Amino acid sequence: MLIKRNANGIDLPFPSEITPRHVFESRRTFIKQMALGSIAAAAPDLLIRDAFAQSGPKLPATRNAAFMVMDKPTSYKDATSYNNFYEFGTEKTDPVGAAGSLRTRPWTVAIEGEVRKPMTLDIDSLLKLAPLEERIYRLRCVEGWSMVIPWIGYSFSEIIKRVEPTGNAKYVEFTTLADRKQMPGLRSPVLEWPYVEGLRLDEASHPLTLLTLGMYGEVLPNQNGAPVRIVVPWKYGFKSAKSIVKIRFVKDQPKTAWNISAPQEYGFYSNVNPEVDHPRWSQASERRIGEDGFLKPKRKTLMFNGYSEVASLYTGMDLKKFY
Ligand SMILES: Nc1nc2c(c(=O)[nH]1)N[C@H]1C(S)=C(S)[C@@H](COP(=O)(O)O)O[C@H]1N2
Ligand SMILES: [Mo]
Repeated sequence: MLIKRNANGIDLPFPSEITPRHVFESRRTFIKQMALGSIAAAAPDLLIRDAFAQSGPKLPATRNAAFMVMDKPTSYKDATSYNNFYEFGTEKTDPVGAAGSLRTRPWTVAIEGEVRKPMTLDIDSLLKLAPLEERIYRLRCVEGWSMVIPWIGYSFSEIIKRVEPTGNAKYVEFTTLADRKQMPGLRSPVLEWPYVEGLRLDEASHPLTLLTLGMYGEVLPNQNGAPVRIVVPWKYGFKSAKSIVKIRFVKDQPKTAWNISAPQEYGFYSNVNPEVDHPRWSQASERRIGEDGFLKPKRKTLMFNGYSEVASLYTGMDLKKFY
């Protein structure tokens, strides 16, 4: 990916990553209270949005305690102003300014291919398809930074159940919107458009794989992939395709945008793996956005981004070969 680096090979922090002390302190109190259960008992829903006082359209959801990492969530401001969404430009600060031109309604997602029940769902049907849950996941970008985000959605397996894949379905391909009128970044040939991603069917079926419609108690901001994206927390961030318009169940391993662009750097699997370096940098550690300035040491990157429950999906596979 295109990263700016200083002389030490460290990518430079964005000014908003330096969190003011009082904000940090109040968050710490909040996290402590949450751990003690005093907030959770009083207000199980929309907890995160209330804590960070957001203003966009609300999206009620119930927290799912089984899918909550204990790390301090990234601030809403950082999560919505430091983005990779190349359809709106290649700079981290581009999408927050440019994604306002994305029209998220009407919006449909066509689900097709090797399924008994192909369907086209509009965004309201997707919102009603299964109960909305709030889950706090780590997101590790292949570039060496990470965030902790309270997403809203439900397991992608809810979709899989309804479309009934045939025996030929081995992979799922996600195609995202590519509309030059709405997306100024498409003028650049930095990637092949549309942005496509894919998962093996068992990866797509894993309960962690989240069909995502919101974050921080609200509908997804455009720059985070409105109105619907996928989030696959044990893989590098680029597997989590934004603004999806088509989902295809297929027999053969699909092409993926970053693999087309640089196959020796970005494989199909792209599991977070501190033992497999990117050809141009180490993947052993990461910078947590908003938490660390120059003074704080980087965090160690965890195998599968800490989601060790997915390890059984890869039994017997050489993860250096299938990077
Ligand atoms: N359509 C599309 N999806 C995308 C990208 C993109 O450029 N286009 N960037 C990916 C990358 S590299 C990352 S790290 C995550 C960032 O998601 P976030 O901005 O919500 O944190 O989105 C992923 N999904
Ligand atoms: Mo990324």
